[in-house]
Amino acid sequence: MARATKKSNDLVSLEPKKDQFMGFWFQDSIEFVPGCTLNVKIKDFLCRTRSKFQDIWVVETEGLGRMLVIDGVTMLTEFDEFAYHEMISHVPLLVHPKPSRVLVIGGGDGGVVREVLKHPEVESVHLCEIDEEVVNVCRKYLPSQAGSLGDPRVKIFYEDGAKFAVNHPKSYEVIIVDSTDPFGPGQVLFQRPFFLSVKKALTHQGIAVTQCESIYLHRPVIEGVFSFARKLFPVTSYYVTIVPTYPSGMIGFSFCSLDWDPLRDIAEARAKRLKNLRYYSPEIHRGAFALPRFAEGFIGGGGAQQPHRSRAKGRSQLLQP
Ligand code: SPD
Repeated sequence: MARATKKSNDLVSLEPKKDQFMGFWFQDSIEFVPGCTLNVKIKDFLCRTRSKFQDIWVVETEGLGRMLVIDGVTMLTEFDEFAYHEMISHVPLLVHPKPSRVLVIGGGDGGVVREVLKHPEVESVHLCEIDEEVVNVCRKYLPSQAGSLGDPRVKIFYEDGAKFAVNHPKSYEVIIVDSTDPFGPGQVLFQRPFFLSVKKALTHQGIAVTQCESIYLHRPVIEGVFSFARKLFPVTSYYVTIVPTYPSGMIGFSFCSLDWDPLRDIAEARAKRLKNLRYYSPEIHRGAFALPRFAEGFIGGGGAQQPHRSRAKGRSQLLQP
């Protein structure tokens, strides 16, 4: 077994810690490479329940605050959730010039809604979460996330997000899909029929952003999504954020727009007025679309730094009523 023995001036000690194998540890069921996963020490189990759809846990961790786990997969920790929620929300909301009606699909913990409500332009937020129990659990055990769900601008629907989108054509300037992973109830949210319904639920220059996994772990998922998203939306791109407690330490989003460009159309003045941000800035926004070389081809077209603009439908056509 490899083990550091040199004691002198090492900056990092590889000596096993005394209590490393004691107490309760949560191990994410997703391995970031075969045989490697992140373990989190648990101080207390606050909630362990089984809803109609999935297992829902909230645990108090030793060092990461509270943590929401669904079906054995880390959904969020209070330590780094802001990096995910700010980026999935503020990127589309600051590219669209007037996001008044916003739909959040999934996201029953309330973290995305909390961020969306920071925009004074937003008049209504519809949250469509399939599992009412996620909302109930987070209201009780994760007020840091769910605290904004009672805001008068928010209306919650406990419905299947895919069906909800079909039934609300041309209704939203921005749609944010804060899904679980592409298995269980979240699977349909990574498929073409859902993306088509999302496109139809957007107003004519609308923008949709969807949780789209990790460039290190899920190349086939990302390639699958972009194989149809590029044909459905005139402008598509992919961007990333750093979330240390997700497998591989990061996660990405698909950016699907009927018109506005994620790099050219950033509303910098509005961004400056946003309060209580810990991750998002216009500089981070721009940098997030630059992908490492190994991932440039995942989304097809001209690579992530050049959002793909389909030639069939340019802005001039889309501006027609
Ligand atoms: N691999 C885990 C992806 C989880 C994405 N959704 C998180 C929900 C936080 N609101």
